[in-house]
Amino acid sequence: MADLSDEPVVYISVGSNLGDKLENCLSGIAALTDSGKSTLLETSRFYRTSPVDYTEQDWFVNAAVKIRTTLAPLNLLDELVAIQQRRGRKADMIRFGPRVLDLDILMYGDRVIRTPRLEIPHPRMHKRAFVLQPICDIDPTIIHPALGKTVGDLLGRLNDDDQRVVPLDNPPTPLQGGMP
Ligand code: PH2
Ligand code: MG
Ligand code: MG
Repeated sequence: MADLSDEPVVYISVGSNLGDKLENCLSGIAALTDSGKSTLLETSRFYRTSPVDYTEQDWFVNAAVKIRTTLAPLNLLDELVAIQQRRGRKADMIRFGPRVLDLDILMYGDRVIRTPRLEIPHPRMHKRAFVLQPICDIDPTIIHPALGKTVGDLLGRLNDDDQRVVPLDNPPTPLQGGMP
């Protein structure tokens, strides 16, 4: 693996609520480094989370990862979409509905990008405990580049008891710290 220490740090959320949810998340994370263009730096704990936005669906497994990548934001997005499709993700029938694998760019360095195809930071991340809790596992002092607040702060202010975020009983410890 090339030295990527000068490349931007990117946070990605990982989720699944169809099939073997944990396995889908783990294989999605493993695929992130297949191209040789990204390195995995850290992985959060894994959580069972109650569905948000569209609630008539099964609970999710969610996590977040920290990577460095040589891919520009839109090229990274293309890669995430390709990984999702290879894991069997079909066109979404319902917005916010069930999915085999979801890989979303949360933050890309301190870039703020607002285009129809890609919004960074992720436009809903500050309202979602299933995103903020895993990022806080990695580092609660990360500053949201558009809101200027730490992710720890944002999680503390959420105050939404409906959003359940429960650590998995049997965490896949070998991935903690980003080592395969
Ligand atoms: N993803 C969604 C919609 N709702 N809820 C939870 N708990 N976890 C998710 O990853 C999730 C969701 C759309 O991507
Ligand atoms: Mg999503
Ligand atoms: Mg998505």
